[in-house]
Amino acid sequence: MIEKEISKIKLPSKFEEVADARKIGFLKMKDLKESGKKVAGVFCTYTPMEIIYAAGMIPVSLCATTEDSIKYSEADLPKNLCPLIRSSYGFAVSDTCPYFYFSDIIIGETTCDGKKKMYELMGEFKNVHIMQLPQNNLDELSLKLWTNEMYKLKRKLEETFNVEITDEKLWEAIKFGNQERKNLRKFFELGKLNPSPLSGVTMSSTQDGFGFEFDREKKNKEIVEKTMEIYDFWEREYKGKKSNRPRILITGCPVGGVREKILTTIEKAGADIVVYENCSGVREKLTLIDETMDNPIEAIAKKYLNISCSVMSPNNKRFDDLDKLIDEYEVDAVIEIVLQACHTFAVESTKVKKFVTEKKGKPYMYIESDYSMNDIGQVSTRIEAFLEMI
Ligand code: BJ8
Repeated sequence: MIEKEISKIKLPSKFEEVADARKIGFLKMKDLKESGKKVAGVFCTYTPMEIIYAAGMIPVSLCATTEDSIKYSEADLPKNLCPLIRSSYGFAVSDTCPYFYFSDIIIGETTCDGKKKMYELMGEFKNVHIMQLPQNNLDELSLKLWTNEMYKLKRKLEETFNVEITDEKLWEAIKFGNQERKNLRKFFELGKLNPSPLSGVTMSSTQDGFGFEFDREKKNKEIVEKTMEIYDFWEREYKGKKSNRPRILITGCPVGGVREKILTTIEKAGADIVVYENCSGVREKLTLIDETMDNPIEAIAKKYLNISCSVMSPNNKRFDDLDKLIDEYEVDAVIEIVLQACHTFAVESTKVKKFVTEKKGKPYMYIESDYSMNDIGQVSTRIEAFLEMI
């Protein structure tokens, strides 16, 4: 029987505000647009945010997390496609997402097949710039190609929006971005504490909400303050106690669209999600941009090419990261969440399972799902059975 004796810290209300930032952000963005700011809509962790910021623009994530918009995608996209793509495209084609509406340009990358073909379709009704992402990050030529893509994006933004992206502006954006990564990393590291003071569901929704606060100084100040506040609370109330709840690492696809169905279910069933090895968590935050390099564009290219998404072949860094995260967060079990029809993560899961069970000696569970609630019963039963086994 799993013990549930240690209750979670009641989070400060600021965090609920951050989690709800997607809705509140609509109005803030409207004001920013009215003041003349330009907006770049993005869909992926590979997008080099520093170039967007150096152009004086605001990046906003357009990755959709709801089933509601999928119906609008059905005329153009096949049913057997990842829900993240169908949902995002549905919002775009129906013009029902204010953030898509406000975007002056969409920046996409050739990551998985579904996404890159979606950008082609989107280009028929929106200004879309597609970056050619190499599928291997070990080859020297890949870095050259990707660096060239950075220059192409820089030129595109300069020409389209009549701005100059200087090295000075790029370094400034790099420094700010690195500091932001460090701040978020510290926030995620609250999950290393035992008992874990932060619910994994809140951790994930906070990370999502963070992208919808467009005042970067303010959001960084808040995340630092709240991290310290939660840590101090933990020291006062929980230090020295140990929780018997299994500590879970989530890996795989982004999880914003299955938060309620899967993440909440895991925590309600008695486990603590302590870390995310995915794009909803620390994956991109683990490596900083090298501030000692001479050329800022090359430094940005190097960092972003090194992201450990399954679209890379091979994707060795993901296993190095998993190795470290399992140890550092004292993880008891790994749950891999793969969105339906995401072939790269689905195929790579065979290696992940082997790595987790054989090399790390930890239990592993694979869940494939979509944005609907149709399989909630089955998902709950499997999660409960898995946790009972640990
Ligand atoms: S860096 S994980 S954000 S591509 S889940 S759309 S891969 S079929 S979201 Fe992703 Fe960038 Fe990779 Fe991260 Fe395709 Fe898979 Fe769907 Fe995906």
